[in-house]
Formats: sequence, C-alpha cells, structure tokens
Amino acid sequence: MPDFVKDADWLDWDPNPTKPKFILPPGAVDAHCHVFGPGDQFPFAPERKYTPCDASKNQLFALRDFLGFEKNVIVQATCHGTDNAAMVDAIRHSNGKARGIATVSNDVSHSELSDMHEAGVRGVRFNYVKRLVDPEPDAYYHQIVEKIAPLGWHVVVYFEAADLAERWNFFTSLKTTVVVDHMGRPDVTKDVNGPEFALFLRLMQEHDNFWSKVTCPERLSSTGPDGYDDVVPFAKKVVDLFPDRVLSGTDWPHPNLKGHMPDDGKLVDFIERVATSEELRRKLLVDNPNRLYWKD
Ligand code: 0GY
Repeated sequence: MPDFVKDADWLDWDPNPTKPKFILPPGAVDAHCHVFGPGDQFPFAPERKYTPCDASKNQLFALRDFLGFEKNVIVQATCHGTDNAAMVDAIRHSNGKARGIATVSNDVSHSELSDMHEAGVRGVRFNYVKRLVDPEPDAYYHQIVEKIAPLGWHVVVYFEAADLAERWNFFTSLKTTVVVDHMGRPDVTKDVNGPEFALFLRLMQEHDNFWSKVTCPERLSSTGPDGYDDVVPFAKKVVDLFPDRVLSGTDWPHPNLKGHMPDDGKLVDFIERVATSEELRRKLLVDNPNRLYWKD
C-alpha cells in the first residue's frame, strides 16, 4: 500500500477540542464533514490537488459523540476523487448514523449507484473550486443528474462567490434539490447587504429547490476564531430568511486551512449565534437534515 506523506504546510485537525457551551438538541446532525483515508487502507486519488493527514471514520464518530451530534453526513472529499470507498466504508459502519454524498463520473453505472444508495449515499457533489478540481462542462454534470435523480438523490454544489454568475444558468436548470456548500463562500469583508451576497440570496429566494449550508466560519472569516464575528451576519441572514432550507456542520477535519485549525467545540458554539431561537435551531440541526437525508 502506498505510503502517503501529507503536504508540508498541512494543518492537522485538533485532537483536543473543547466541550461546546451550546448543548446540541437531541437528533442534531453534523451535515458537512469528511473522512480522509486512512491512506494505507483507502489510497488518495492520483489526480488529487492535496495530500491530507489521515482522518478516519472512528475518529469522526468519536468527535460526533464528544460534541453531542447524533448523526453525520459525510461528504466525499476531492483528495479521494471518484473513489468513494472510504466514505462508503464509514457510512456502512455507522449503524445508520451516517449518510453520504458521493463524487461520481458521468459513466457511473446504475448498479454502482444502487450499491451506494443501499449503503446510505443520498447525493452527489459537483465541485467548482478550481484549486480543488478541474471542473467539467455542464453536459457532464447533466448526465450524472439524469442517473441520480430517479434515486431521489440531490446535488451538492461547491463554488466561490465570484463564480456564481457564470454558473447561474446551469444551477437554475437543475430540478433536484441543490445544496450549496458554505453559503456559496461569500467574501465576508464585503457588505452583507451588498450585490455579491444579494446574488446568492436571490438564488435561494427565486429557486425553492435550493438549500444552503451555513458552514465554515473558519474558512470564511478574516477576523478569526474568537467568535467568527464577521461571518455571523451572513449566516444569520440565511437562517432567518430560509429556515426550512438550511443545514449546519463542522467541516471536520477542515481540509486546506491555512493560519489556524479550529476548535470544533467553538464551531458548535457558533451555531447558537446564527440560529437565534430554539425553533430555528431545531430546524437547522434536526428537522431539515433528517428530512433531506433520512427520508428513506
Ligand atoms: C470543504 C472544503 C474544502 C475541501 C473539500 O473536497 C474537498 O477537498 O471540500 C476546501 O478546501 O475548501 O468544503 O470541506
């Protein structure tokens, strides 16, 4: 088995997070997290743009229990390309407490999809972040959608705010549920009421098949981990406007972070600042993810 060496500037996940002050409600779902390898068991993809540290299913499940989540949605990370084996192994060993989002190519077979469905996969991710992948033409993704829609799966899209206008026609042509990662990665140094974030809000407003993860303050913030203050107005606005179409998650093990590695306990505390009533927190953490990922 290959012996992978993580990137020289790779920041490892925090093995000793603090206990969150915010007590998660029963049934809470961490709807955005990943597993990496372990590389000697589940090799990283040759076409990957980064080589991470290992982050195994058992380490993820231990974090879930420590933070007080009940379940996980494990999103295929680009370092594994279209080989979903590590993610599928994790959801298969979760006792029904994890569902998955896969990355597939347009020639994926119906039997591969059906095996993944049986394991607990409920969607595919289209990644447009150029430092992570080389995006394919729209036709390629349409071919995938035709194959996954009959299974009741949805599409997760990851893109940078500056690329939304270019992707608009393709995104709005999708008839499945579409979940946007990290609010479309807004530049939070800009005005929350400015034109860039307004375009993302318009996408959500005009297309009620769109959902958003209000995730990744650690990735978006320029003020840093002390509350991630600059991200709060953006995430709060999305939760307030679209309470039935939002999801939360840790993004553990936090791929490609530069600068600081977050304390996952503090990321849980962030949730209380963006979902400011018990009802909003129940929708964000329990009702919405269970409706989307555990409907069958
Ligand atoms: C994320 C963020 C990133 C990476 C990936 O699949 C991935 O490699 O998702 C990132 O580097 O922005 O959403 O977890």
